[in-house]
Amino acid sequence: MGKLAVNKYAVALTTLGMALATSSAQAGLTSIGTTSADGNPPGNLTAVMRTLTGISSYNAMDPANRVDDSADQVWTGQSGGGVISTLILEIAGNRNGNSFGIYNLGDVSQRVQVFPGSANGVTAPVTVAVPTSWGGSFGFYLANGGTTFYSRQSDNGGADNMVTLKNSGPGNLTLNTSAFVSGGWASGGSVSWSPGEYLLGWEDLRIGGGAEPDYQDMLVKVNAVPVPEPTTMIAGVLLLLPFAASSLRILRRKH
Ligand SMILES: [Ca+2]
Ligand SMILES: [Ca+2]
Repeated sequence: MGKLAVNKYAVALTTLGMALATSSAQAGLTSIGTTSADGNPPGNLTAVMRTLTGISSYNAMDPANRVDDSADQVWTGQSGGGVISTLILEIAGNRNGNSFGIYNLGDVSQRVQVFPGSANGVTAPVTVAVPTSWGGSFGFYLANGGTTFYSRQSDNGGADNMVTLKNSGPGNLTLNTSAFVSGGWASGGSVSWSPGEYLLGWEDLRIGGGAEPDYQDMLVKVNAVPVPEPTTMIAGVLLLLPFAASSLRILRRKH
């Protein structure tokens, strides 16, 4: 094989590798169900956010208000290393059993709980450190009994149980939970939401298995940094390793 042919082969394989690398983390926004059985006054995440912010036009499907769902699966702590979480509300029959925390992407059984099932929003901010043995990144989880849902879709069998809202600024927004007290969804109080902080909206049942995907079963504000899923990039690199080794051998033989 000539050097030119080898290079063309390399370009073709690299393109293939990149295509495969991106296909496992497709860009786009996970759809939020347009209806919700929860009344007084909840509705789906968009309706809840309109009530919380007082912005009547708020839309949780507007890309300006969302982190792409290819990029809300893996997170790192802030520059200080920790993660700060504030539970805002829980609109769910499971609210007294749903717990929340961070997990090790290398071993999903390793978790650090932030809020127990008994926690009720609005809580004081809770700071946890990301264990150094986790390699610098982590995911978020919601657990109830033996069922756990994860921010990384592949840990849910491909389903997405968590969407992420961002405040695109320029200023802070106020999240006022007073309308959710009478329904038992929150204990009242307001929280300031600044640009750079994120709101995690959870669905607490299996998607396609009884879930009503309104993504307001638990709403948590976090100070943490979302990152593109590293495993998909690693998959692309690993795919090219055998080729890189063989082409190196071909080139060595020619010299
Ligand atoms: Ca998501
Ligand atoms: Ca739901």
